Amino acid sequence: MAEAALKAPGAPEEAQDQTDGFNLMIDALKLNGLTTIYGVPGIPITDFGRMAQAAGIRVLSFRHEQNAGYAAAIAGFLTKKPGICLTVSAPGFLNGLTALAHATTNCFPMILISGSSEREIVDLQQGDYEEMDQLAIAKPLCKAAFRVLHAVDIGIGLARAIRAAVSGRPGGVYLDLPAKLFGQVMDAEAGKKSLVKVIDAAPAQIPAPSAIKRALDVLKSAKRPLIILGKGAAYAQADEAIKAFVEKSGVPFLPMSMAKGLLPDTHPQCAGAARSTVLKDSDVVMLIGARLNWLLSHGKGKAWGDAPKKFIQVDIEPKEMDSNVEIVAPVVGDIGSCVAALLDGMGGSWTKGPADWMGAVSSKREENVAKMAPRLMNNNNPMDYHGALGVLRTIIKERPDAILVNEGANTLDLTRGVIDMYKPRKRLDVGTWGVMGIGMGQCIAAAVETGKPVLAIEGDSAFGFSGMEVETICRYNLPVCIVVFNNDGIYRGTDVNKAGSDPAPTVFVKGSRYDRMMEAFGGVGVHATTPDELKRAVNAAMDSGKPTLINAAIDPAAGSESGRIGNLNPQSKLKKK
Ligand code: OXT
Ligand code: ADP
Ligand code: MG
Repeated sequence: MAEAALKAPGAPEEAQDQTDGFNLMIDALKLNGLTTIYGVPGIPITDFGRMAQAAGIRVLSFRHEQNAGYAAAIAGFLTKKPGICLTVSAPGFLNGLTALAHATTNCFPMILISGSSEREIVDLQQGDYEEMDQLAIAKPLCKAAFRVLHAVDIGIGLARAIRAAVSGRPGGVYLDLPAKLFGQVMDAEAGKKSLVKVIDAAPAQIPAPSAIKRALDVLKSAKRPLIILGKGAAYAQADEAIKAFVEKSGVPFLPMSMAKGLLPDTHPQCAGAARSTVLKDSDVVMLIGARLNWLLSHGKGKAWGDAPKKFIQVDIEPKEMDSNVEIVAPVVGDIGSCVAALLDGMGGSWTKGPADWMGAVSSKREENVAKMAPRLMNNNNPMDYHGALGVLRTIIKERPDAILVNEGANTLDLTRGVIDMYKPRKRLDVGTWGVMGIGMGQCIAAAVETGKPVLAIEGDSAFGFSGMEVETICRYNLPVCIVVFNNDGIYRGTDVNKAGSDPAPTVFVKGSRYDRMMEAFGGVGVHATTPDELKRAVNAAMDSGKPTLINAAIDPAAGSESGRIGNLNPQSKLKKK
């Protein structure tokens, strides 16, 4: 039992065999191996955080609930256990909700636990402290939502939340705990019996042998096959099987952003640097843990060329099939089981994908890599993206265990293309929504959950969404090195407002020094103006493990509007006045 449930000295006899909501929640979390909480204290959960910490749960206290939520979401992606975010009611809950929706959209398992107002007051709208019908508001934005009103139900409530978060397609779950629940007292023995240790929370989902045969037959028929690996494949932690399947097939593979490193980006079958070619020219496409959403142009249109294509899709979610285009060979199941069955079905003598096709892909890849190479070796001052990324690419190659966190527009898109990844789940970024603000939460969770050093490559705008957490990073002394690509603005720093004295909406203070923020909290701040200075500072940070922020001055004119997705911006057809 949690420490506080034991008899406090001098407590009345009956206290010895009683427990309460605080302790039952702590015991339920620990019973299910959930021993890290990311949150922000406040009424009615401050004491819960203190007691959880006293009971041996690691409680990371943030400066904003959205960052704690992004930490919990990525903790779920990294560990396959639901990340726990703990917030106060109403405004704290709402701050966490963005992260809960982001987790659900990205299929990351997390549980947002929020204190809430009492039902009898909320339902009569009598104006409770931070009154809000949180359960109703959460429901449309997450995979499941539950409220617990009685202490005896805490065990089953958390069990349901855990199972909902990790079973099938993982996602975000909301658990609503009204303030009075924490103080409810009950018999300790009965309380202990009410707890539930979840058995087989994410059961294997075995694909039908007929689905495996159909998929292999379609793959075998291909002249120009392509395998696309998505973040679902990274999440599945079936790394060896996936590598064996891709290599046995001999088919080029295209890793989506957070699937990079499942096989090294330098692998001879990697088509990351020949993306347009393989999307356009392939005739059979096998999606493994990747959706045909906007990131893949919905599987149709110019990016996919005119030639007819057949799609095979491996996914745990049956409803994902035919979401955008016809899937001729759906394989429904968990990726570990599916890939194992595919390997088994290939038997001993599988004819690898056609050599001429692999050859065409390789030459396109080498052409693109060669085109980019000289741009990476410049030592320009002011720095441009490629010069800065040229040194960071080498550092990641030398430090393949480091975790890379990345957000921005140009900063995101250019880093994705330039920095090769070598191991699974080492590149964490904005995900399906392209959301800014994931940075510091992901850095903190990556450091806490893996113990590995973290390198964050942040646009200056992106950093601004969660930058206050540099204090959190210093407070827990986490091995996080933040490189802010400071181009004085969003996309660029050169836009001008011709209509008045206010700056244009996309520019920031010129020459700002984010490094001084880190110094303010005892971390290491460095201002770098050349790739050489950047290289020295990052290596020093990665060697020391000290919280470090490097303000990398990037040429304000270097970026392009919205990076690689400028085409998504609506253009006014009216003549500019
Ligand atoms: O094959 P071709 O020839 O086509 O070439 C391709 C590859 O083959 C090749 N390639 C390579 N060549 C050589 N070597 C290597 N290694 C190599 N690798 C690849 O390169 C090209 C391109 O390859 P890529 O990138 O794989 O392919 P492509 O076509 O780009 O892929 C399409 C996509 C869609 C899959 C890809 O582009 C993608 O994943 N894009 C993600 C876009 C995204 O999510 N962006 C973030 C959101 S943008 C915007 O929303 C921003 N906001 C608004 C905002 C947001 N988001 N959130 C919130 C809460 N509030 C507001 C804001 C505010 S961004 C932003 C901040 C921006 O400012 P910052 O200061 O932070 O950043 P800066 O821009 O730096 O100033
Ligand atoms: P990406 O953005 O990298 O293309 P998406 O987020 O679009 O990836 O797709 C991830 C897909 O992976 C989702 O459709 C989800 O259902 C699926 N998925 C997640 N985990 C598993 C798993 N363990 N087994 C099978 N499919 C999974
Ligand atoms: Mg910028």
